Parts: sequence; structure tokens; C-alpha cells
Amino acid sequence: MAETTATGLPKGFRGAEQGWPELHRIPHPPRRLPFLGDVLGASRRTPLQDTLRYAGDLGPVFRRKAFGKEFVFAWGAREVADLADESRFAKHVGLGVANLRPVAGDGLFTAYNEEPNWQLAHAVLAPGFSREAMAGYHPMMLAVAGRLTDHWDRAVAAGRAVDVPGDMTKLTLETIARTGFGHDFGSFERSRPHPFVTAMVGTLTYAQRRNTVPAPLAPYLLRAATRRNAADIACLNDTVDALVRARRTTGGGEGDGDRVGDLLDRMLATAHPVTGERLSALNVRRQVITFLVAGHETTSGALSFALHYLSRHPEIAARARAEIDAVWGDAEVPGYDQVAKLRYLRRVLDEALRLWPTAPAYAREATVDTVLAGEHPMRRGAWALVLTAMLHRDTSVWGADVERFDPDRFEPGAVRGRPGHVFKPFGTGARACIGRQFALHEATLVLGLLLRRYELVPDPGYRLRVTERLTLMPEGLLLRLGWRGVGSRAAAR
Ligand code: MNH
Repeated sequence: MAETTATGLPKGFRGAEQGWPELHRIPHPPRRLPFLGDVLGASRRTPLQDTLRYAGDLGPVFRRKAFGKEFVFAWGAREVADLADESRFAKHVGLGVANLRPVAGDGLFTAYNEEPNWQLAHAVLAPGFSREAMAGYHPMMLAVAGRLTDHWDRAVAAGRAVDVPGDMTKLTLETIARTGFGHDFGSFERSRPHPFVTAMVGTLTYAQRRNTVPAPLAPYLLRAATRRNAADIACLNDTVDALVRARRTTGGGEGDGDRVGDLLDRMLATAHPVTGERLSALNVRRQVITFLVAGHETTSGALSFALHYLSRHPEIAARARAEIDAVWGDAEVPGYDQVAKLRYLRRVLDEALRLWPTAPAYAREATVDTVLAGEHPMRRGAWALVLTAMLHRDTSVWGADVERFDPDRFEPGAVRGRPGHVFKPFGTGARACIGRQFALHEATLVLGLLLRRYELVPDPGYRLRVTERLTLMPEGLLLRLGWRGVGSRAAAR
């Protein structure tokens, strides 16, 4: 099972035909072509948003066929809750995730459930996300946020608009690199992205394109891209190997002394609490790449979408600012505990992740022969893609106005009034996101600092467009900034 073919896809990679004995009962789009399948109107650049357009009409479970392979999608609240049952279902490593195996191997995100390195790495790294560990990252997160506000201050002074997704990506990359690995990519000082970032974007884009090209044709259709991808992977490996080598020889990050056991220290030094086993050098490389990639793209998107909505809803921004002023007061910088107290701002973030869950889908497979939601028989090994963005628009639980941005949906009373498993931006079960608290702390902290300091002025001509490269990101989002009212500038720093 852990075997992969030369293409990086798991051996026996297959469509839904074998695992779903009553597949014919699952609806598919009209106008299906022989051999090619449901490709009319399909776009290679936005496969997710494409699929979302069909979902509403086809219902909570549907299928799509592309290039001879059939895939089952699920998004109804009832079906997704059933797929969360860990006694019958587990993470499925398929499609986009499987396409990343050549880059991340048996790293945490891409490991097969039964691969021994998943258990080992999970045990070694989970304490790196404990409350104590997070409190240790807080000052480094503040330092990186300070580089962002320096950069934005210069934009205000020059009357220049800021590139929101670009700057959020610099911020989140520097944050995970600093807190996880004591490394500095110098993103804010560069006029062009660090080569690591270019290579990373290249591998993500390539992994997504592999989904839209039939595997046997990939060597022909993607020849040049495949060569570039190999160079990109080599660049990622070289960058990470240098970083690890530096740590092994110095025994410390940048020697600043405030690094109290970061993720890399844990990877290199921690033994499994029971077996005493350690991560191999190859596995450490894969984990570092995994964390640098998984630890920043999605948070960057979440911050960018939240800033977009805040700029478009001055009344919501005003409520968030009132809370920030009340909780943070005149403190020059917020303490660790003052971030989680921004309850309303957290709801803004949750609402942004409801509309645009930046990791927009996850796959679940049956671990026993079973029936999905009492309706669709599945053989062991059969799998479905959960469309989170559509789950978050299920009108039966979220109401008729699902497209409206409304953070009050996440007031405690409203949350209690909904069934479980209807909000899943971080996946589910044992393989859910290990970095959830990290991302939420970082994003809430940064939104708080930015709202306290700047007015966000949207470009009235901008209409939200969403790009896909496995993760989601607003495209071309520029904001103009102003200093926030009198006194707040001094209070901000
Ligand atoms: Mn994250 C898994 C979403 C931030 C590291 N992450 C997942 C999954 C989702 C997800 C969904 C499950 C995928 C699947 O089932 O196949 N992650 C997010 C989102 C954000 C995010 C929406 C930000 C917002 N993730 C982060 C951060 C880190 C991180 C920050 C690291 C610091 N995520 C991971 C890792 C996994 C993961 C590692 C794999 C965990 C496992 O399988 O054990």
C-alpha cells in the first residue's frame, strides 16, 4: 500500500468504479462524453471552483469522471459527519496529496495511515504544538509581524497599495521558518521571492496539474513541467539539507538563545517516548519540507481572505477594533494570553475559513465494508473527497444566505445550535491539522496588529477572484492603507 509508482501515485491508484458497488445510483453531471467524461466546461486552472458549480445541482454525494477515472465527492452535512466516524473511515492519501509524495514522502501530511513514520513523527512533534510551546513561539511571531508592519508603514508613507497575498505569504513563511527551524528567508528584504518559495509554488502547481492530466499521458503532456519539477524538488532538498546541517554543527539556531526547543530540535533530538526510536535523516528532511509548505500557504490564504472581507465590511472591522482596543489597551505589544481573548476577531477568521477553507478538500476512505450515510454501499478501500467549501455552504445547516459574510454565525449559541462536523477547515480525526492552534494564534495576532494600526481601503473595482494551487488564495488583492485614527499609531508601537 505504501508503495508508489514511478509517477508518484500510489500503486493500484484507481477511480471509484471498484469500490462503490452501486455507483450508478450516484448522480453525475449531464452531457457526459464517451471516454473523456465530464470535461465540458471544465477548467484546468480552477478545478475546485468548477466542481463546486456542479455540487449544488447534483446533491450531497455526486461523481465526476475525467479521463476514464471516476471520483466521488461528498459535501452534505449528514454524509460528512458520517465520514468523520473514525471506526469506519480514515484519511485517504489520494489525488493532490498523493501527487506530493515525491516532494514530502512519508512526512506527516503525505504519509499513509499505516506507515510507521506517521506514528513516530506525530508522537515526536505533537508536543511542539502544546500551549507551552506556542507561548514560546509568540515573541518570534511578534518579531516577524513587526517586519510586516515596517513594510506596510513604508507603503502608507509612500501612498502605495499593498499586495495582500504576497505580503501574507512572506509573513507566514518567515513565521514558520523562524519558530520551527530558527531560519530566516529574508522575505521582506527581497524584491523577488526566495528561490525556496518559487520552487515550492512550482511543486504545488505541478501536483495540481497532475490531477487534470491522465496518468499515462503525463510523461508526454507534462514533459517540460516534469523536468522543472525535478529541479524544484532538488532546490527544496538542498535548502532544507543546508538548514539541518547548520543546526547539527552549531547545535543551535542562530545562537540567539531564546529558542526553547523548536520543531527542528525536536526532530533531531527527541526519541519516541515508548520505543526510544528517532526520526531518520531522510525523514527529517521530509518533515522540514512538509512544515515549511503546510505551515504557511494555508495560513497566508486565511489571512488574505479575512483582510479582504474586513476591508469590505467597515462595520465588522469597527467591532473587531473595539474589541482589540478593549482587550489590548495601551500595551505596546499583546501578550500571549491577550490573543485568544479576541473572541470576535476569531469569529471573523472562522467566517473567512467557512467561505474559503484554504485547504478546500480532504479525502476519506472506508476501512471496512460499510454504507455511507445509510445509502451508498462502499467496499473497504473505497474513498470520497469531502468538499469543505461546499459543506460550509450547506443551506440546511447554515441557512439560506450562505454567501453572506457574517462572523456572528460563530457566536457560541449559534455554534451549539448546529450539528457537529459542519465546519471542517482543518480536516478531521487522527490526521486532522496538527498546526491548527499555531495557525489560529498567528492569524488572530496579525489581524489584531493590522486592524489596530491601519485603515483598510478596498479598491472599489476589485471583485474577488480565487486562484487554486491545491490551496486557495485571493488573486490580485491590493489594499490601500491609512493610519488609523489619532493616538492609535502611538499605541501600536
Ligand atoms: Mn494544516 C493537515 C488545513 C495550517 C501542518 N491541515 C491539515 C489538513 C487540513 C489542514 C484540512 C488535513 C488534510 C487531510 O486530511 O488530508 N492547515 C490547514 C489550514 C491551515 C493550516 C486551513 C491554516 C489556516 N497546518 C497549518 C500550519 C501547520 C500545518 C500552520 C504547521 C505549523 N497540517 C499540517 C500538518 C498536517 C496538516 C503537518 C498533517 C497532519 C497529519 O496527517 O498528521
